[in-house]
Amino acid sequence: QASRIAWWREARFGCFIHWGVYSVPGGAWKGKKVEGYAEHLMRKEKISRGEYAEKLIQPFHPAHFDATAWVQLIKAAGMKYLIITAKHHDGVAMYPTAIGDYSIRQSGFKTDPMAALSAACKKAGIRFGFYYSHAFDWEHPDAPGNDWDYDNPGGDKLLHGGVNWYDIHPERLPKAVKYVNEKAIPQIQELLRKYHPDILWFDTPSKLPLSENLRILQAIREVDQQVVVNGRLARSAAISFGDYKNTADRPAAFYPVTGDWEAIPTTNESYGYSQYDSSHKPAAFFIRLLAKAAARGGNLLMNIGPEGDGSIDPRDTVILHRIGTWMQRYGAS
Ligand code: JFZ
Repeated sequence: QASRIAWWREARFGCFIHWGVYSVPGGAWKGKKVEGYAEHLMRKEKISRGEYAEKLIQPFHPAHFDATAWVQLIKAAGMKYLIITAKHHDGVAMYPTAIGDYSIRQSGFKTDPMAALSAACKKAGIRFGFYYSHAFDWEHPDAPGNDWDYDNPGGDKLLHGGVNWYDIHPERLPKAVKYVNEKAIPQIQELLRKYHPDILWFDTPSKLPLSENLRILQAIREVDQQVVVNGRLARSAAISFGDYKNTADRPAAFYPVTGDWEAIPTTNESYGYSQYDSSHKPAAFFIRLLAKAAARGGNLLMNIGPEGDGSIDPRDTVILHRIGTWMQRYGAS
């Protein structure tokens, strides 16, 4: 464990990227603004699996996607690792998966963006990995939280999809286990075998019982003993079973914690691209946050939301450029 996390401890600063077919509407649906995280569009608008595929997956064609340009931009900002959404809660694999049909393969887009980014990172000396939504999967009929009643990312409802649903409704557990066996574990192992990521980043562990989360961890370690795994894969009240912890309060804030930890602020208030959210914080905010995190032994994983056509949101580019300028003057390397 000590050896696999060594690079991550040195890294200090990484780029989180939320990019999916939801980035195309960018927080709008049928001409109306949708509140909240732009990447939660499918749940918020209760879009069916079929309509989501027809309106968003099939037309997906990010003509401006340029893996080398993305990686150069983040490298110039002084970032040492990149974590991108291979599959977010909408269930869409952003790579041509062999497991199921819910992937960008449906779009006919010729490039595998995950392969392109992995190669560009390797070339640039940037560590690379995936966000994978192991619990939520809104396209899969058996995944937890698909009753559309989940309306809080913290998930505090005593409903199917809420906290401890598996204790309140144990008869529903076999369904979730089926989803984990059919989709989550096979896709995670596929990502490991196909792209050899340096890091895997998981989220919303309370949507599955600890036993399922640990089964996923075991499936990861069967294939790869070196990949770093974040603490949101599996946790109980006090223990994180991953290699490090993520701060759990508001996305842009954090408090000091002991051990290996990482904060995940996003440039505005949405992780996925939102055409409406211009609440971007200035570069100075992130520079201070980075210094503060480093002084307290933590990493900063700053999130950006590229647009659906593959271009980087200019509001993010400005922040990255300004951080890069500061890094050149005052950064360690
Ligand atoms: C989750 C996702 O639902 C969201 O779309 C994004 O991917 C983000 C990084 O993670 O949202 C959360 C999860 C946990 C907290 C806040 C937002 N939290 O603990 O404060």
